[in-house]
Amino acid sequence: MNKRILLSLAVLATTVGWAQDLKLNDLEYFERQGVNVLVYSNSFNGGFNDEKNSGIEVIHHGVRTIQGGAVRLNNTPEQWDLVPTMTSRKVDREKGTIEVGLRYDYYDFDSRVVVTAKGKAVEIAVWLDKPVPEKLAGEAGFNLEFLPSQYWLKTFTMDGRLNRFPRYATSQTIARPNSEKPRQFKGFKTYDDRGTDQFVDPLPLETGHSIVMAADAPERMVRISSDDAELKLYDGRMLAQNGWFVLRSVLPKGKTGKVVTWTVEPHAIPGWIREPNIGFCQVGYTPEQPKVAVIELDKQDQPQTTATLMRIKADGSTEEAFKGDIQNWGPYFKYNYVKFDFSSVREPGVYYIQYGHTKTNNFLIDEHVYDKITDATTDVWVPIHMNHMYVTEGYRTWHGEPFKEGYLQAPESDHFDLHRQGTTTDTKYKPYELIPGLNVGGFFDAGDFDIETGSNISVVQNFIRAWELFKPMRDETFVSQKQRYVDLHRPDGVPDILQFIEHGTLNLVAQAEQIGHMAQTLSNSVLDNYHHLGDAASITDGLHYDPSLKPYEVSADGKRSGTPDDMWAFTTRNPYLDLRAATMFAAASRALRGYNDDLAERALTQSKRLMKEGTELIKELTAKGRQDVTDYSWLDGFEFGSNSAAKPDKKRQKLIERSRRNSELLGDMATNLQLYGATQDKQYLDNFEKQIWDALELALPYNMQTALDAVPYMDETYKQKLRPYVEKYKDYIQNFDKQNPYGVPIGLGNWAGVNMVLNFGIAVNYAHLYYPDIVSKDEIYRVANWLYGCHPYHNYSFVAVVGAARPKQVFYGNNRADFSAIPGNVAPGLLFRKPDHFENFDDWPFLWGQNEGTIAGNTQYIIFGSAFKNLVQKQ
Ligand SMILES: [Ca+2]
Ligand SMILES: [Ca+2]
Ligand SMILES: [Ca+2]
Repeated sequence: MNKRILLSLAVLATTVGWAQDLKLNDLEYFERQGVNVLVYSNSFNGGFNDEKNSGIEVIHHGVRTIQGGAVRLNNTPEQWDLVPTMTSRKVDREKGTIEVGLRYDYYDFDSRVVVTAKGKAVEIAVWLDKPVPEKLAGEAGFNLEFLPSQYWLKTFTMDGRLNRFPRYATSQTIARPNSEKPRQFKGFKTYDDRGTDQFVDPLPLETGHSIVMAADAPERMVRISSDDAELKLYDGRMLAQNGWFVLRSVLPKGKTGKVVTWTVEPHAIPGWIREPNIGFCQVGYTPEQPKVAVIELDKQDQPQTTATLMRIKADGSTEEAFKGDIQNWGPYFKYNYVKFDFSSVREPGVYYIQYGHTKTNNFLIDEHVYDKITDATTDVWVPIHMNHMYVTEGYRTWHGEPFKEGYLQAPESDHFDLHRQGTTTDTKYKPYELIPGLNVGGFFDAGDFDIETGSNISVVQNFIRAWELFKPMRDETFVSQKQRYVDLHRPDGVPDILQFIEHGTLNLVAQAEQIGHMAQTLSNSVLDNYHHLGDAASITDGLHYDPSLKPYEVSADGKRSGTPDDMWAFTTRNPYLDLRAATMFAAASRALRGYNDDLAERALTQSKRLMKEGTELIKELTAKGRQDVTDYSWLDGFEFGSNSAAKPDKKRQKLIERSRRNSELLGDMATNLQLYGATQDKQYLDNFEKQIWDALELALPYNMQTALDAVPYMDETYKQKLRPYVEKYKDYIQNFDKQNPYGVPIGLGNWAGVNMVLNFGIAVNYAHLYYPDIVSKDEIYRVANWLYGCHPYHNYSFVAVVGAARPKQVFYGNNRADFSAIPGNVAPGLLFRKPDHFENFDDWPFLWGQNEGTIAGNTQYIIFGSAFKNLVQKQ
């Protein structure tokens, strides 16, 4: 026990009972200092949603190390294994219990899980009103999962037998007939059985009635025992790299009533108080900018009255540079927040913050700290995500040329990555027929390897925007479309961003030419290669699928195989996507002119055709009352901040109707604006102006960026008319200082909010650029602070970025199985877990909602970063 804890103990001994029992709190979870037991505050979703976020969860000394408590059908469930639907949740304060009803529809199987606080432990009991269905006997069990990165190398004892959690999965498995495998989501299969008709099932590491985990690490120590059921410990990583350690008890056959009872006691360290999380900008600060650290404190912690900024001198010695008062901000979800303002320090140098006994890593104050913030993204992350190319860097090959066999027309299907092919193909191709020419250009979507057409359109637009706004001539990438070869850190005389525009356009033009319209996506046909981790070139066998061959058989000429691994093109026509593509093609033709005239011409041809066809199709669909394809989501109450009316009163209702009508008649206003940029045809600008003012009245924050984008095309009258909206927008920006201690919009969805934060950052940058007298320069640093370390949970930079002293170490990239990152990636950020927990794992990359970077998000970051550093550098 350190000195500080002793001190805190003395201060707080009267108010906090360290020896307290678990109590059901107002937020409906069991709590004692250091231990939170959540019971279905977060429930399972099924399918694409990673299922390591739900059920019974334990937040243990601030880290969510245990989750997945549920009746499950597998020893070590994977994503896409069936999950139970929660049919009821009852909180009984008098008895101190939370009871949930769980159901597997497919098996008509119901159970109840009752969690009861018993002293420092909880009792978890499974109740059955009807016995386990025959088909699931021996398969259904109660599971609880433990985070590998927090348990590996720590000890455990089962019934007194000593053991250690393995660093890597090396236990044993058996092969069982597929007929015994419980159904997976929608009948998909996560595995390729190689023709054996068998699946792999892990064997337990240990079996017994009482387990003590991590007695050697008090912050992770847990005791679990059961008198009526056998506990089996498994390693989920045997089947999937994102698997957790699983403790389970199989439900007994033929029994009803209380069938399994566990006692679970997560240890609480006496006197534990969470270490302060000192949020600051890991990239550093320019001398003139505001510098405010946000310090996240345990609610039981007593804030210090002052903090100190220490300077590290050239001789290695340190000195106090500034000592200042701590200002209270107040509570936000589960923690308490204070701030330390050291803006007055302007002298360039190396510094760190000393707050109580907590000392941060060092950071710079210097004019040039932001100069390199986009380099890793443009030089490394983006080229590595170039599809259909061989990508190399120094001695390392990132991937070979993927998908040489091309793409097949998708048959009618429902897809695991949220796509769908309807009953018709909307093309001249038959299901499974090869659509020629699609294996060219394009960017991998994210941690997966598909081409999301919508995202790729945004990517090309983002690159064009960056090119036209900032003209970056940076040339650090060698690209040969002829050789299908990319080499990092090798100039070839062409600005990289032009080559990225070309690469994205090549795939999208091919879609328009070959399919006749835009595909929804080019994606995997089978789930067992969708979760691929490794060289993208090995996802498929590179041979054309031939159903006349047996699976795994190769034709005599070596060109075809019976393995159905070819990627599919999902081709259901969406005229709104066609219009978005048309706009992008117009801009691409402009950007590529003079560099690749042939492609520029092809893009323009497709732009005109798709614009015409798309507009006609939308008219037809609207006439038929087909509202389902129309995207009016922004009109339907995009309520955000304080500036839009909460209830649609009569005036608002009228505005909404007029906006809908105008949008149908004139086309999307942002599209019109981009078309004006591409064609200089005044009619598009008029269409834009007829819509923007209503849009600003309806949803100011959402439409501010589009309004600002128009400024360069408009006259002074427009700029004056926009002024009062920018004034309102300033209030909206500053209102975030009251909403949360970090002063940026914070998202609470199952994908953390980085895109929203970046959009906000870009809009604030442009508001300052065009209206510096309204939105001051001080406002532009908000998003940079947040991204580079001033945020909840930890203070690491969300960007695997050049210049940050402490970037995050692991991301959900395609090298995630190596607990690594692809430099330049931007993490989604803080994933919110109900009811009050923010999380961003930095030792476990596998939760996409907090750690995955996307091609659209990362190219948006290039715009944010370029605009931001330009403004910073402008004196
Ligand atoms: Ca995807
Ligand atoms: Ca280049
Ligand atoms: Ca193939």
